[in-house]
Amino acid sequence: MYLDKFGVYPEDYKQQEAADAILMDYVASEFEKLTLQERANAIEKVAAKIKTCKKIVVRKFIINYQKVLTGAGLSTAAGIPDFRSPGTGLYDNLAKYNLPQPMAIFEIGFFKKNPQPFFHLCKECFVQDYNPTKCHYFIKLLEQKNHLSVNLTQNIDALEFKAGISRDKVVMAHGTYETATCQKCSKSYSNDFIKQALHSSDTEVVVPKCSCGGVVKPDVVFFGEALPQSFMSTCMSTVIKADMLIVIGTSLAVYPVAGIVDMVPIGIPRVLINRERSGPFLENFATEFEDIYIGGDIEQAAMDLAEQLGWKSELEAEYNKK
Ligand code: CNA
Repeated sequence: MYLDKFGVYPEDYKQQEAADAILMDYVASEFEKLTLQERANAIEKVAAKIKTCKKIVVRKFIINYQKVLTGAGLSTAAGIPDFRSPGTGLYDNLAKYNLPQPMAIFEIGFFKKNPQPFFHLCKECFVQDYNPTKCHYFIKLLEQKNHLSVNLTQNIDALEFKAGISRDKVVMAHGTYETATCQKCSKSYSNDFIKQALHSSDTEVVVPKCSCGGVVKPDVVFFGEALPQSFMSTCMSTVIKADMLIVIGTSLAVYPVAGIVDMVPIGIPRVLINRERSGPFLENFATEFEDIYIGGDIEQAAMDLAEQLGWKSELEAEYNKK
């Protein structure tokens, strides 16, 4: 805004303001071009590395010594909300449950006292049938083409298996929604038991109960519970051998899984595919690791990488098969 000393808005200043607006638009579009160029370079670089690496770890997925580590962002395109995306994430939409704090809904101590809010959320978010995303199928292709060492996932939705990724390639660090256990007598149940209980009333949230009277809780790891044994054993043995780490769709805020990013051998490429930088990728300077960041939408990144690798038609065929 330009005002002269008399508080008038002179014609010259209006012209100046218009010229400034044009300049700002130009700078913004140049900046966008630069960002797009940087992203294209990152896609090219990551595709070239995937071709040569056989031990990729994906954090949510770990690839054949390429490791892939993934989080809730991988499944948002399937319609499952993540925790922390502003507006759409679960943490921004829990007011109706009157919780002491948003995370209480996933805390084991709170669940034992009051399981109702958790099952209310399950009824809204986890009883529908969801389909895997393009990125799930991209990880499947990594396995098919013999690059995937292990797919370490924080997700509990088990969409990896629906996409056809082999069970022995997936470590579900935070458990799974596929099975459930009675909290009193430890009897095992399938997810169908939970679904039936939640579908049994349109108006109420029916807490699933075992014949012994105990609450049947899905086998997902709550805050305050130990991670599955398979996490520590598989994770440590594969992470130290990784020749590439790909991290997808996670804010890297939940430990100990987030710490894996710092456990891979020094010097191996670490890639983050996420809407914003997270964890150690927030530091935008060279480290002993070769860090590459691919911003924007995960589904788009999966398609761009597939195209660069010559896998695009296979990815589309897999995705459209469902
Ligand atoms: P988070 O903290 O919610 O982070 C998700 C990240 O993904 C954020 O940085 C988002 O910006 C990003 N993101 C979301 N959608 C996209 C997209 N389409 N393109 C690009 N980026 C995107 O979730 P974390 O996984 O880091 O947190 C770990 C928790 C979440 C684990 O305990 C999970 O069990 C839990 N969780 C899992 C699911 C699931 O299984 N689908 C759903 C919700 C929460």
